[in-house]
Amino acid sequence: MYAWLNALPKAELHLHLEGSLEPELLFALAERNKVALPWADVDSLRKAYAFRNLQEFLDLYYQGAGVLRTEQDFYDLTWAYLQKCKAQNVVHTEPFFDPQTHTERGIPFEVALGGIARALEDGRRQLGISSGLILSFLRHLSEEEAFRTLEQALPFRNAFFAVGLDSSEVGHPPRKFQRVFERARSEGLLAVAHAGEEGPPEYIWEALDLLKVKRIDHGVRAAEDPKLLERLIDEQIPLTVCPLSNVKLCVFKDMAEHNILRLLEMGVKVTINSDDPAYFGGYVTENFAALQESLGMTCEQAERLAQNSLDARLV
Ligand code: ES4
Ligand code: ZN
Repeated sequence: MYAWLNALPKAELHLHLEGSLEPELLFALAERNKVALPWADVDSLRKAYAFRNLQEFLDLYYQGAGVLRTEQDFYDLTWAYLQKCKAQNVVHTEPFFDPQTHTERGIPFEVALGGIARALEDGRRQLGISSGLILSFLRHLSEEEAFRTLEQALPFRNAFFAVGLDSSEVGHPPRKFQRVFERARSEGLLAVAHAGEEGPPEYIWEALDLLKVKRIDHGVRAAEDPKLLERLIDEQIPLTVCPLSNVKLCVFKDMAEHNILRLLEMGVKVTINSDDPAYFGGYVTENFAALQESLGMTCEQAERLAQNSLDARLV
């Protein structure tokens, strides 16, 4: 079954490049850049990957990203992810890039973007993987900082097709970024946003009505709001669901409780994605396999989920 799931042609629509930084590469880059790490070795770092909520994960994720310093580092990170895509028949990917994770610690915007864009181009040419990059704002930072990030990005307007919103959700509702998203849309950028991961269904309504998003990232808490479900189904608004992430961050107590197949059967356009695969225990195929093992996902459901991911592409 794993091999069959792996061979299905898939698109990945919810992937943080910084979250694909495997411990081995993290240690290699720390060595290359002479960055001191608080973990003795790869194994003790992996042992630290036990989270009770989103914030505990984010604290480690931002710390891990600290080893990324040069254009080549960002290339190597992105290239390693694209090799995984190739191995798992992910034929198209729309990753997020969080510039503020790097500019906040003095890495120039164009250093990070340069390495990522060069790897994505090599991925198109050498691996045949199509892609588009999403510029994502850190929602725990201010509106003003998001505006500044957008201004930094506009000289490289063609490197992105959309803006996104991620990081600590609760207390940072989509409405905080309404004006930034308006500006981004006026430049012809599309919009997506994380909503309804830990945050309430109201945040999903705001993402749709105020940010005018084309997809909802996560969105699993939509299940609590029948009117919202009706809208998602009527308008076929895709949800980029990340099952292993949800279990690792305790959004669901275990995979047997996950609601993705219930949403699928109700007619919601759900897709399967890996979010931060280096931290959450696997890439896209592992996410499919987990649903098969814990929820008895059928081959027909897997095919529908894979087809949904191809249909929900924005580029
Ligand atoms: C994230 Cl799982 C998740 N949620 C929100 N923001 C994020 N950034 C990286 N992974
Ligand atoms: Zn995410």
